[in-house]
Amino acid sequence: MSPILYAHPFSSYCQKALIAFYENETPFEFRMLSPEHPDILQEFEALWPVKKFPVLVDGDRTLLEATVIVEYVALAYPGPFRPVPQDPAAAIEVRMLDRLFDNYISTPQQKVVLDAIRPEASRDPYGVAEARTMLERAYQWLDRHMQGREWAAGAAFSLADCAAAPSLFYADWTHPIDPALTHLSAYRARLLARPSFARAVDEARPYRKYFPLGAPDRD
Ligand SMILES: N[C@@H](CCC(=O)N[C@@H](CS)C(=O)NCC(=O)O)C(=O)O
Repeated sequence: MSPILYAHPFSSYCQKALIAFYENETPFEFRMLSPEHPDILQEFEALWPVKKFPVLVDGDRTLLEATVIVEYVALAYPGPFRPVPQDPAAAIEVRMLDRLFDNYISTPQQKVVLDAIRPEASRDPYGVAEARTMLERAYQWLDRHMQGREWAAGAAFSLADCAAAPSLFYADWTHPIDPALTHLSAYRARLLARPSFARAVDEARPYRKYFPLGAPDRD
């Protein structure tokens, strides 16, 4: 039986996991988290009451967290994709970049977007300003880091790039990357051209109208 992914195509962390399935050419069953499928929502909430997605179920195993799902897919279903290099020193760098994209790009990006859908009286302008400052600082660092690199860590496309692709995709919509940051901008464009991520982006196109800040007419 194929592994079952509880996910939504427009979710950045779900796209991170989807990239791994597509890179590795691993078949899976997609269970759509949407109000149109209350039965699936019920299964998902029973699996992970924290209700963060994606969640993967494979036989009697339940895997939480996109990073873990990316690593699990390649471990359980050996294929062409190696998300983390065998060399331990190279693996440390991949894992470090994965954490940086989640914590300092995705987290502040989500803060800005989630604030926009709060009721007016519950908004947190101070927190949003902090999140935008974090994005600025992370962009600057990443631009220097990407100078002379094709992928985020090492020579091959890795777990770090699975994290980078959707996080930079939505971060740029939320708090545009200064075009003067040429290395970071070129890296984002390379990620968009990667077939695994391009497929995830295409599958999410019908949902762009729901982007709370308004999706730009590009990408
Ligand atoms: N640390 C989690 C974060 C997952 C996450 O934040 N997912 C978002 C969708 S992109 C979510 O579940 N949002 C729903 C909510 O917060 O209730 C991971 O790496 O998988």
